[in-house]
Amino acid sequence: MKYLLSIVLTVFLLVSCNETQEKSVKKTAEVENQVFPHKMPTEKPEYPLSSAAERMFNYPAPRVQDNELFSQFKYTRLEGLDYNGGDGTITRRDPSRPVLIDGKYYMWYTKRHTKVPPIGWNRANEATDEIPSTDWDLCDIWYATSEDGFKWEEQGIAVPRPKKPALGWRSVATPDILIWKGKYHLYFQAFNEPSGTRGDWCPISMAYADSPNGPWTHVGKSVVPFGKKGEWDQDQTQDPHPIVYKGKIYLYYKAAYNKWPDKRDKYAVAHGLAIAEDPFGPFEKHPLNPVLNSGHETTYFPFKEGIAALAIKDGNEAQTMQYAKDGANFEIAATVELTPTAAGAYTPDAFTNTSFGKGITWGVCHFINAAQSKDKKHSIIARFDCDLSLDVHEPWLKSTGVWHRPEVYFKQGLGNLRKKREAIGKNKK
Ligand code: AAL
Repeated sequence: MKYLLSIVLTVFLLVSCNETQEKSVKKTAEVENQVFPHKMPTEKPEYPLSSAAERMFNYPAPRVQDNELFSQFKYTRLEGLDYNGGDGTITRRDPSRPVLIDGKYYMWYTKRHTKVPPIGWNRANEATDEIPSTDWDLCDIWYATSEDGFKWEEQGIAVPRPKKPALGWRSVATPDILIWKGKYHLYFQAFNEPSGTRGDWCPISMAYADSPNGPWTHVGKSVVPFGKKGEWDQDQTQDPHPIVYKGKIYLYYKAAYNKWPDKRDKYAVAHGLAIAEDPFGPFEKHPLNPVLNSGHETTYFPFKEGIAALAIKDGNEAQTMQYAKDGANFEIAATVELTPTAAGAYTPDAFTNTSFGKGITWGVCHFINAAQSKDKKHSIIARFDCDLSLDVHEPWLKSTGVWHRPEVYFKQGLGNLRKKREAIGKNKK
């Protein structure tokens, strides 16, 4: 018996030794060969890689189709909201993230219903109590509800403009919602002058209510104040976007800086983070602000142990999804296209203080160029769908090609520049 046991043991040792040897031979071959394999490696290979090949392994997955923070975006026109035939007298824009309360989705948004369409920020000094400068001047915050997220019913005003000179008398706009300890809080921009007068100057203010249907009480003061003179957010705090994270309120916001009216060409946009333990504040600005160097309106959601962000339109990192494991130090996680503007995503775990966010599958956004002609300027709210969720896998939304008809490209014509380019063509130097 003893003899038999020792034979079995010897055979086992020989086989496993052989396997280890084979493995190490394979590894040496790989290392010596140093050629990137045909089959995508799941982990970063140990041999030297180019910077680009190296970066592949810094993303959530080296293949974009497997990247949980990559998605295409699909759009649907909302049913149920009237725009006066698109004549420019009604605008709806900058929607909050939709929230589900007692079986109904709620969203809050900027609504302008004026006699005439906006005349433009550069004519702000001609704006009156009835003539809006920008599309978000002379606005109130309205809300709508929906059973399915596609058909919406407008319910009425949530937060009106207060009487002059109270903060926000000129316009209240760009709301987002926070549910905290069973109470509702709307954060929004409060303007005391027509936008365009000195830029787009406004701080973030807040209103609270016991029910999503109101009544709302406006605190009447700034809750996320401007930075000191000389600081990047010295003239505005905008696009508030609160999330409950690490037991606190993480409120992301935007400031366009280096801007308006004399320096519009030097314009830049970044996002900051302000943290509070109570919805009324004080909101402490993160010492590393700005936390996102690109993007325009704010779109954030809990994702895994951190926070994910969508950066659109402005900056070197526009059109990217980003991720910060600590909610503050963002890295690019994916490049995305046809991104929703001013998106608010339905985020079931936005206020649950989750330690592992599951991501998003849909939300609402706006189109600011909904008008048929410039003199009818207005915006519309739309729905977007995506797969930026750990719970869902929609291969179609992970596909890499979205094809636009040639007309879409030709619509981006050369205009007056064509003459100049033709002349260069003729000179052929
Ligand atoms: C938006 C937001 C802010 C700006 C204006 C209205 O989309 O960035 O809200 O002030 O445009």
